[in-house]
Amino acid sequence: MPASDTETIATALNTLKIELPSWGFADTGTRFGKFVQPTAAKTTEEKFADAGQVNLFTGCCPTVALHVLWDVPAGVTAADIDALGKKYGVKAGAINPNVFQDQIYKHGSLCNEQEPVRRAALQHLLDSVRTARELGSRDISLWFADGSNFPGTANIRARKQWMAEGLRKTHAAMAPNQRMLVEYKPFEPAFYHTDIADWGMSLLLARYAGPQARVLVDTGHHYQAQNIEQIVAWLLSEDMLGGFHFNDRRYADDDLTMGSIDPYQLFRIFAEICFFEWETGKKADIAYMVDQSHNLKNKIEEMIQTVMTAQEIYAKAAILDFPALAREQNEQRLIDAENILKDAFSTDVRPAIREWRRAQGLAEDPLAAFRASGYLERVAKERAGRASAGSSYA
Ligand SMILES: [Mn+2]
Repeated sequence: MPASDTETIATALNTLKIELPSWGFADTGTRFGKFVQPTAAKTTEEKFADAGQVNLFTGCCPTVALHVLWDVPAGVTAADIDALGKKYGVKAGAINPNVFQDQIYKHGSLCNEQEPVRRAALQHLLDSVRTARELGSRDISLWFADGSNFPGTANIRARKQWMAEGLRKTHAAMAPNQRMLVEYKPFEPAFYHTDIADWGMSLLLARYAGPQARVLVDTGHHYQAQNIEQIVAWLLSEDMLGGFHFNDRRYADDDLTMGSIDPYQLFRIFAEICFFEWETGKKADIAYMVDQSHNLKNKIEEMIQTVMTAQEIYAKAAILDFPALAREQNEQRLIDAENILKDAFSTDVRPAIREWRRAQGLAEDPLAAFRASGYLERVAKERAGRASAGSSYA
């Protein structure tokens, strides 16, 4: 590898920050059952402690995304969360309101036909904005389970209007430095129509909401065969890509480890982002977050594996020969243009990443270093035999 590539990779990794989801450290499962792990985090403090481990060994995960109901329930103050952040070396990141768990949301939240339910959902969103403000969190990350299961049961246009109004009111409550991220997903839990089903709907709603709203793309929230990198490219060109949720899938929203099924897809997504940055000279302001369900692998280890994969694939995209790519595209030399992508994807960037880690004072192999630390053995003893507290997912 030429020295210039090693340097490019170091520069790229210096800026790649990945947010960890608090819920990725807690016991989760499928809709058929929850599988309990003796080392799973059960309290907000334990989630911060585990996230702190991932940041300690990878050096690139300074923030933890929080779920309002699960992590900041009534009685927990911003000062409490702040103290945890200081203790474990990670700060509160994006705030995720929860307008899908409560019984009143059976038929939707902001899109619910019943005005009192819409009002309750809006109040929770406004409370979440305030919580984010108190915590110094920039991003309010919104995903709605709203939708319907049977044709004819929902007024799709009215619901769109209610969603737009709710987002506009939420946006109006934000501080000037805060952002609203609007996530979309084609189905589940609703199986006939979903109120924010795709990137076009997110984009329109974000524009209705106000200038600080952006779209959040989650890899698993697309139909099979959808060209996600094209969506990313379009949102970048509109300055509307605000966040990206890392995970991988084989069938639907599987929430598998990023890059485990289709690392080339992830590479193509990063390639669009890096190409945009090279061409425009602008740094894309994208909040990268892990959004996976760690059911079977050890949660902290899977998180470290995810971060290492993200760094590796991002490094491959960063060393793309963009001047040559632009030239081959313009000259319509298809094989040569395509091979530029394949060459970068095939490059073994791991030696350069190990070098970058050494320079940062990190272990060359974060996973091995974490395993050798004895942390899991220690918390397995400390956390054994305690009931899971509240937190839930899937
Ligand atoms: Mn997501």
